[in-house]
Amino acid sequence: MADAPFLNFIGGEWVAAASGDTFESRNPADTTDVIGSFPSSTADDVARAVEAAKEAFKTWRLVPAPKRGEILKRVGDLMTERKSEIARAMTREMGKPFFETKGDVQEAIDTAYYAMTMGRQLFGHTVPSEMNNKFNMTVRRPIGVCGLITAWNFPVAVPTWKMFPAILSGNTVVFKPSEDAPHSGALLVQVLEDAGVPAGVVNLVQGAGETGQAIVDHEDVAAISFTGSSETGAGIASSAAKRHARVSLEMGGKNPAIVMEDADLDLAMEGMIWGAYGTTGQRCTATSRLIVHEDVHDELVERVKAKASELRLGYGNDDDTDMGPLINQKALDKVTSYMDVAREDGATIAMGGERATGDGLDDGFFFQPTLFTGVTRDMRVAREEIFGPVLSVIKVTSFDEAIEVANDVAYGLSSAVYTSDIARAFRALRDIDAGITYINGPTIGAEAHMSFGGVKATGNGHREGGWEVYDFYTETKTCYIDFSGGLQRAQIDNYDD
Ligand code: UN1
Repeated sequence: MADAPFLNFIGGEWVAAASGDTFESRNPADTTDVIGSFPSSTADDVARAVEAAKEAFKTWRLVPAPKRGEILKRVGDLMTERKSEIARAMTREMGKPFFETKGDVQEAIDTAYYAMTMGRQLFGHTVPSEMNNKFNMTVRRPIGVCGLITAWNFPVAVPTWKMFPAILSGNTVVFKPSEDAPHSGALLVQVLEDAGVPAGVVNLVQGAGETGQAIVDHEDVAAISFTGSSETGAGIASSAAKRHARVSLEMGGKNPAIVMEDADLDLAMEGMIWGAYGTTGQRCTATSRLIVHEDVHDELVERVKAKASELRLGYGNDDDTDMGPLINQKALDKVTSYMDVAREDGATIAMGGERATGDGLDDGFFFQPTLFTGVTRDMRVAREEIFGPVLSVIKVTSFDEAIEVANDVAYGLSSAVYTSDIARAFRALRDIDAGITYINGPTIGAEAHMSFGGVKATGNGHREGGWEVYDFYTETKTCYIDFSGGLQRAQIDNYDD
């Protein structure tokens, strides 16, 4: 019988799925390496987790927010102690190199400490009443049980963007990690348990789509926060709408980096390498379109190719690895299929374009860093999210055209502009349709205390990170306190005709 963390965590107990069914998690850099088996949870398991969360909510909502914050401080401290251990396990499970998985855990630590400070700042506001001897103010209330459904590419940081503000605000949660990163999610939950988060406040149910759907459909789940594909997000939104549950969606991207002729080309090159090939391009914020001015196009393409060809592919727990594998066979098939799409569209595969094989790579889902040139804005490779180490280069002749091309996709998460012209920088901040714009920096690298989210098909108006996320995890109550001792009729008694 498996132990924690290879089980669900419900009401403070590590338990198997009621059915006893399990699924395996394997190392994407070496699929012969099995990490372990995890429960395949059904609607029964979800119902038990929701029940535990509902019960815990009765008392957790009454714990003062600064006290809830103190627990999150302990969570941050424990994660700091376990940073390397968790990062090693994460690398083994989802493939990105150890230096990146340490960054993932650091982002979770930052989120914990930021949540702690929010315990003393969960502000409402006080405004004048239109009547005498009356006080008007707003307070924030938790909403109840929150269902958290996350992806595998940031399997610790992104769940904490949801979980920490949720519980700091007094909610309780049912968390389903991706079936591609169950171990990482469970290690996170173990930290919360060890830090003394009361039983039932955080519940973990492992599983795939069916498990997620059961969370979305459970009538006692008041809010759902999801990170993943736009298709799945749309399904969640329509299921949740039937029972009026609140939904926050963080979905795809097709993030542009504009490089103008006045840019520092070395800086831009470094930004493309990190933005497009970091995390093997598997970030919703990854740079997937390089929109470059014709005057510097050839020079920049050459520099990117030269640098990208030096990237060392391999197992992320080996010290000299720069880039890990894709997450699974499906991802490998999808990325591979885009090579034909590019050819059919008339783009040129200027670098890469194939599965990477050879020394230590044959048992993993490795793909060469790839560059498409001669891409035009109407091509599929300029419009669709590929979610792999693939950068499409689009040549433009002016800044206006660059902005127009940048905006000409369904998505709007992150964006970047490389320029030395301050007017262009501010125009980009004003005019690019995206939730995030970087000036002279890559499209990836959001900070935990800044709001995160996108427009158009990327999101549904909510934000994670920053104080803005607390708007999602709280309800506002408007409070009127009349101390006049008499009946005061709003809109009537205070106005002369
Ligand atoms: C994601 O890919 O879902 O801004 C999140 C970044 C990271 C988070 C990415 N801090 O690239």
